[in-house]
Amino acid sequence: MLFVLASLACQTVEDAPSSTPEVSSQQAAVGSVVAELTHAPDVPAATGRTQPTKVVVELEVRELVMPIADGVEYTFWTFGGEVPGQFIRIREGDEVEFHLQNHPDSKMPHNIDLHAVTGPGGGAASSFTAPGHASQFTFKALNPGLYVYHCATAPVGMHVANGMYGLIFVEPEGGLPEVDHEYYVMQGDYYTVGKYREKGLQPFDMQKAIEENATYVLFNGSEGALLGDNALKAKVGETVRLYVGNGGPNLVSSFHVIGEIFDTVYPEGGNNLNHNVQTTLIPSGGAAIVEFKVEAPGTYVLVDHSIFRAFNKGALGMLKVEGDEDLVVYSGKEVDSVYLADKASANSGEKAVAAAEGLSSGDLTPAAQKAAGEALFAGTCSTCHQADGAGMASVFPPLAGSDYLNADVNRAIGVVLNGLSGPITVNGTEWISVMPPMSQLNDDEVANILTYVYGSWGNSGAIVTADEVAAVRAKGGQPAGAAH
Ligand code: HEC
Ligand SMILES: [Cu+2]
Repeated sequence: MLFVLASLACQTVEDAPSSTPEVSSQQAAVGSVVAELTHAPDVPAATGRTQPTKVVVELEVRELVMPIADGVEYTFWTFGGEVPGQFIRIREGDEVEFHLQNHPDSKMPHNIDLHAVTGPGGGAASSFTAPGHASQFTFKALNPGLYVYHCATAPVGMHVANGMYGLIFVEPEGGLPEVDHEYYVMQGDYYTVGKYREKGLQPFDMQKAIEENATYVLFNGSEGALLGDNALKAKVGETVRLYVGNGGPNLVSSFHVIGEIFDTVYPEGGNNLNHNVQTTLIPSGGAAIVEFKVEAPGTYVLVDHSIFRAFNKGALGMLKVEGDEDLVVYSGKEVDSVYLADKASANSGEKAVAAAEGLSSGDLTPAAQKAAGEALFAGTCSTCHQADGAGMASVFPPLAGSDYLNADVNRAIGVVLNGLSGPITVNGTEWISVMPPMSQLNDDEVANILTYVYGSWGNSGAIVTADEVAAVRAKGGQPAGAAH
């Protein structure tokens, strides 16, 4: 299905045609329209209507196995086949005839609670739908604003954690001011039995969810949903409006765009505007609209500024802005390659291939292990040891041709897992410094990184397996080689 381009969504009410926009091939009853629903990051075009009308919404629940990260799959429960659920756009005063269908392949019953609904359960009580069934209810959109909708079937937390949420925007009378781009971004937290990026099909972990100990915190349902080729796009001088939701189930988002200042925020999706905002708080089960003009070209990074979530749980997205530099606004060199590291190239190249076919180092050929390790090295090690492994004089020792590295594989595994603090001698030079532990990497990742390091820059060519890493990890946290 073809989505309406975000650039079409800039129609203002003043110059909108008086007829209703064409929305769907489906036939609506006379005097009513069928709402056009979009998948993130697209947003339906402005309704362009100056009067309320009757709107028919058809939303289908599907339970689907989809990637949550490279080489990691998860059974998502979705509104419309993707996470977040399809974006619904209506107008204040509209009467909404809501149809919820639950696909026959589903295993669970589901329903919907729309925060835009005034009435018990926000529609939940009237929309409980068994697999292979459909429900219908009608509500009047009394209040304008940006609202979350979600499933409210028991166990509610589990349905939400599996991705059952989306946004419904009730346009105020007169609509919103025109902008060049509108995008849909929704955060969620995920709880898997395996660690962050542990390969394979990962089941939901109820205990972690109860403890609010998220394995992933993501925008738009998967790591990489807004990275690399999937980045949001704009040109210098254009205005961007983001409809940002937070499905939770647990975590509050400190939503921030690195390198931008929000000219306008509609906090909590309401109509009390705030201006010149760096970070806006988006509660679980809440939303905000943020607007800004992009003045300088480059890559702007969307994050949850609870920053470990961004760099260690996946809460990263990108907005790529093309155009001419304005040296008055910003003078300098772009640093996003090191900053974002492997995340900037998510979904591209050999790493994705290796991750997709292999799953764990035990299943990978050494070449595929090396390819997977290269991207991880860029993300984890190159900031210090440099992309060519040469290190940096008197600060970071070299990995290229390092006698210390090549002498002992198990010791090198220990260095990565437990960190290292000085003095050590590498190729005749003494280093007295500190390397932080990287125990957040799983066994496959450490094995792949070291296989890449050993296979590069004239090193020994040793192949490192996940089992070897597991054995060193089991021995515990004494920094290897630090005993002096
Ligand atoms: C924050 C900077 C930093 C990062 C990131 C980092 N290291 Fe290090 N690494 C160091 C420092 C500093 C030392 C020397 C520590 C000392 O003086 O005892 C070191 C030492 C080493 C050594 C032993 C010395 C040598 O040159 O052979 C190895 C092996 C190593 N690091 C591998 C890695 C790998 C693999 C990664 C990525 C998983 C990594 N490091 C990430 C800073 C870093
Ligand atoms: Cu559900």
